[in-house]
Amino acid sequence: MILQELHAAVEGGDAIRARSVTATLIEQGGGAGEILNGALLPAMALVGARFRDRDIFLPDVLLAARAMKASLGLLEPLLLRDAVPAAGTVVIGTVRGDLHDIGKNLVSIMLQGAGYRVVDLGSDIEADAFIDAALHAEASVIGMSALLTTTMTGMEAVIQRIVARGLSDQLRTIVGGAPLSANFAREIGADGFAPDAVSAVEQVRALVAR
Ligand code: B1M
Repeated sequence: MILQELHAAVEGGDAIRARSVTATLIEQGGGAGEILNGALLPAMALVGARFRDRDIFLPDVLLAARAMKASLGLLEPLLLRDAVPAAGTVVIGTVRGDLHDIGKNLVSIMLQGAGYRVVDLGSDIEADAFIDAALHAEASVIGMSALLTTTMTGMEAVIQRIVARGLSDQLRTIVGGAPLSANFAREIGADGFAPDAVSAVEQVRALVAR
């Protein structure tokens, strides 16, 4: 019942309500996975579908995203609770021209929860900035997110720059985001692809072990 309340708060773009319902859910012993899968992700998917169908408008989407972020802020400690000492370092960001960061933030939190040190560059990141940050942090994996079909090509640009700078043996790449597919990832030469935050952790684990 209360999960439905959180779903409604995110769908309606009510950040204050989303935060207070999330706090109550946590108090009642609700797990992060249950809250994510039972309310936040389905609510956001519905908002996306309604936006696509022109049933709601951009400001509504923005408010829903803000409400989801408010809830995620409280979930973060739960997702990090089982963290173990750093299993490796990952540099992550959303590619150039793309401001969508909710999915990337989720991947970042899940990676930290799995024990990785994460350097989160934010969104709208240039190709060389990913690489420079990875070298600076001594990271072995670069994670890239894109939500727009027009910005997906930015991922290939990063991979090409890794090759051009002679760093292919040193840096692995993983890509994700709603418009991507495993085929696309293969075509652009990415080392890994994950359709969601949970499989992103599995992919990174495999890449670090290589
Ligand atoms: Co925008 N938007 N948006 N948007 N937005 C989409 C993506 C869109 C599909 C909506 C639609 O038309 N139905 C559409 C893209 C169409 C296309 O390119 N094919 C779209 C558009 C067109 C736009 C604008 C161009 C709108 C405009 O201005 N006319 C504009 C672009 C701005 C820009 O980036 N330059 C825009 C703006 C915005 C807001 C700012 C309003 C807001 C973003 C707020 C923010 O992120 N801070 C927003 C939102 C919220 C959405 C939708 C509704 C939701 C995205 C989201 O956060 N999903 C989205 C519609 C939709 O996807 N249903 C839409 C929840 C999130 C948890 O899922 O990001 O897929 P997702 O992440 C998943 C997986 O993909 C994966 O794991 C995550 C968790 O499981 N994953 C990875 C993601 N990154 C990964 C990286 C990995 C591995 C896995 O490895 C590193």
